[in-house]
Amino acid sequence: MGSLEGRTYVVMGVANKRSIAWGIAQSLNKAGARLIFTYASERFEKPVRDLANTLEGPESLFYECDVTNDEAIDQTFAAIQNDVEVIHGLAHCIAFANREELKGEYLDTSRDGFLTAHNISAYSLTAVARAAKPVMSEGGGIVTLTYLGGEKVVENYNVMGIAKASLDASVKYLANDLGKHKIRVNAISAGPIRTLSAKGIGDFNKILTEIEERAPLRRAVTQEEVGDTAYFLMSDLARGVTGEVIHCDSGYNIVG
Ligand code: NDP
Ligand code: KAL
Repeated sequence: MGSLEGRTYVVMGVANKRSIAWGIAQSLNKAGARLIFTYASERFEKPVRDLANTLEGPESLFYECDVTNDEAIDQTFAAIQNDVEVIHGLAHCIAFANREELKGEYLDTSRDGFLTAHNISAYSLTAVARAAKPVMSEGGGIVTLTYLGGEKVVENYNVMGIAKASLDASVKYLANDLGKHKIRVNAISAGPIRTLSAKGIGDFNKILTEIEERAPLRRAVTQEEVGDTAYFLMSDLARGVTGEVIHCDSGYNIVG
């Protein structure tokens, strides 16, 4: 039990080798899974293909999918169904907020900025789950990525915290709707990891230092550790787990 040989998984949100999605892809690949990568626009096709080509095992497939576009989502999953017939899981590793909304006070968030963050970071999970449902005809696991800032106030996370709270609630409602189709839906709350999204964000070093000093494990987590948590959640080992948020954060969330 635990091996993913003969199974196919969609990984959404690889930007580069530092992406959490890439950590997930590597863990699933090690377990023998075939992978399908989606990227936001043509611009990212080559870097994603180049990375995926470093993997051994079953050949990967690639599709463009901007999650703000319902037609693109429907077309992507129709093409996936046409090409592979069945998928056994999906990793949604996508979030975005306008940079100017990720500093100062949450109070100053604009209507547009609020809607953008929620559209890309929260609603997209529901849109993608709905499109993936017919392709997950044998059941399986959907996993998304969340952050502590959706549970508690974290400086500068601002509108993204509200979007993550919405994402966390979406996980529960989707788990309830999709359980009867043997589809489980869970989230991983990852500790801070230096990725492209985190780049250029002031205070990231301060946040990491705080983790190193106060988290029970006294160190930050890695993409590989989050990848292995996703592997667990998408494998049969987690067959009784749905609607859950698992913290892969060196235990930081339990410290008061
Ligand atoms: P990355 O920057 O590596 O990944 C973010 C991804 O979001 C990119 O691949 C980007 O695609 C994708 N994306 C943005 N807009 C769209 C869109 N409209 N359609 C499709 N894809 C889109 O950062 P991370 O790996 O850090 O982020 C992955 C997830 O992990 C996010 O949900 C993030 O909130 C979460 N997370 C991250 C933590 C961290 O410390 N890094 C901690 C906790 C959670 P593209 O490059 O093609 O634009
Ligand atoms: C408290 C933390 C410090 C950072 C504050 C906010 C972080 C928000 C994450 C959000 C996903 C970042 C962005 O949307 C960045 C975006 O405005 C500009 N970047 C881009 O467009 C790049 C090129 C693309 C690839 O990025 C995206 N996202 O598309 C939170 C830290 C400690 C933990 C983090 C980083 C959490 C998280 O959710 O990512």
